[in-house]
Amino acid sequence: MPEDPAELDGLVSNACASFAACNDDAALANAKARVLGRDGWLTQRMRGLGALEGEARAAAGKALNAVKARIEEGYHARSNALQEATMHLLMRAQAIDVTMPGRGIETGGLHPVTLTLARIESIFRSIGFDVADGPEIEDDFYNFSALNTPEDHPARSMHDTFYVEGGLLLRTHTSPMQLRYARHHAPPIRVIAPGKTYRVDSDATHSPMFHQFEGLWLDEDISFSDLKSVYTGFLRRFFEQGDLDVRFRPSYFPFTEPSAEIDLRFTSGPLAGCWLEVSGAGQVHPQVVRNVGLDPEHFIGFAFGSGVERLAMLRYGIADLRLFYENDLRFLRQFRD
Ligand code: 2NL
Repeated sequence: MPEDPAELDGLVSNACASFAACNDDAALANAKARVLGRDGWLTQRMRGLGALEGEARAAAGKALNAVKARIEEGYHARSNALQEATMHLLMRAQAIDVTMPGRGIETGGLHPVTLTLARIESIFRSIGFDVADGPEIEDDFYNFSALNTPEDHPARSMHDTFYVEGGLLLRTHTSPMQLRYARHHAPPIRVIAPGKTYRVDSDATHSPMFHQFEGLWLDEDISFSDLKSVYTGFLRRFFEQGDLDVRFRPSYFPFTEPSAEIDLRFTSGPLAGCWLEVSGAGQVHPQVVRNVGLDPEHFIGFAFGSGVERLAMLRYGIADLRLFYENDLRFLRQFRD
């Protein structure tokens, strides 16, 4: 039976069309099996060649082989197209958008006490004050005796001061740093001493470790009004309120005479109108001037001292002292620049 070329062309087109309609490898494999598989129609027709003889068999075989070649070509075309589409999808899914913003690196921030100390130091440096440093473990002389603190003063008791081995103690204020500085520098002396201080005290408003900064100004011809203008100027710059009210109230400290407590009053904001105590100050006691090796007849000194946490709480609106020491990231992150 001679093969009909028109019929064969039709079969080739049908087969190729069935391949082209397949959208995945499994469907294409099925379509191929229907033509070229063990029971596929082309396989069956090729098996039928065995019934033919001589030239008819050769001609039919040649025609069917040509059909098979064209169908296989159609199959490979579709198979390649599917593979390319799959690869394309895969590449699209894995594509990196280089124009996307990066995830960034989580950076830490400075602790509010550190920020406050830096702010205090920068203001005082800008008006010609040096910044002193010194040991946190002190001796009795620099922490108490040189500051005119009597032997029986309650601050010296075990209840207030942390004593360590060898008669040493954890400094209860930052004054020792200023005394050490004054003994090693010639007047005029303008210095602040910021740092950690320790007292046996722990409740909602007291921490056994807290920060202070003190200032010392020693010269031949200065007066209480110089102290008032320097400290008032400092507070107005620290709180960025040029119209902040400041008052000096008479008080008592063993190391100054006369002594004053310094109050401030905001003119705006949630605390406006209330006098708030922020610092102590005074004219350095003549005996303390003598203790740093200077003649109180020639040199006059002014000193002030303030709690750093207290200033930070007022500046940032922090209600509870304990937040400074708990390292709760929800608190600390608010100070990240
Ligand atoms: C307060 C009181 C004050 C001083 C600190 C001082 C330092 C030297 C000499 C004399 Cl070296 N005085 N410091 C003076 C007066 C008050 O602080 O209640 N601070 C929170």
